[in-house]
Amino acid sequence: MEQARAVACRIHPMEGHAGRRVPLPSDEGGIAKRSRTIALAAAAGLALFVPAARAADPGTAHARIADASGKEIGVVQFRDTPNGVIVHAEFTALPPGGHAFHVHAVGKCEPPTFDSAGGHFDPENHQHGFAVDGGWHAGDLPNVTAPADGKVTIDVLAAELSVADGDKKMLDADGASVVVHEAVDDYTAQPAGNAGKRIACGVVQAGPAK
Ligand SMILES: [Cu+2]
Repeated sequence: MEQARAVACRIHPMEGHAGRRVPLPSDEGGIAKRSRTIALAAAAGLALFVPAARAADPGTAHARIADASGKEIGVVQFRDTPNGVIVHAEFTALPPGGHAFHVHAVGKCEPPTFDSAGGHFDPENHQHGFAVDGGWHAGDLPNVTAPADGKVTIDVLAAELSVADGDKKMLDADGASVVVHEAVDDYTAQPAGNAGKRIACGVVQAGPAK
């Protein structure tokens, strides 16, 4: 990286360029290296720093929900707030009737059983269910009920969930997924509210849905 060092040194007179700190010759370590990279980009006439889309939206995620045949039946969006995650779900082809709807612990959706999604997302080892002492799983969500045409949109606050911050983040090493069940969650039975089989699933992915 001798060449990089040389370029960085040459633009030292541009102290404060674009509001960023330019490394002094005595700088060492990670910050200095990063600054040199930025300086190089500037010297090459490139945009100063172009973070990936996910870095621009660190607290948003989405999941495209598909049934066992692979057909998309809805899209769920997640947004971090200081009070939990706002979950916005737009179903376009949900089978009519009531359904449990949870965030599960693993970001893997293998039809037709979707067992690959694991159990409920539960980083704090709680009991399942809003109606239970010691409840609820961070990934528990209220039931959703679809009319005959399968179109339903809901917003709900998941107060114990996080997209990208802290111990309750869905975007952890093994990710997370959204699972829709064939029946409703009774908010009581362990470990999953007696909600029947898994009928649709979507992997939680960083950033908003396109
Ligand atoms: Cu579930």
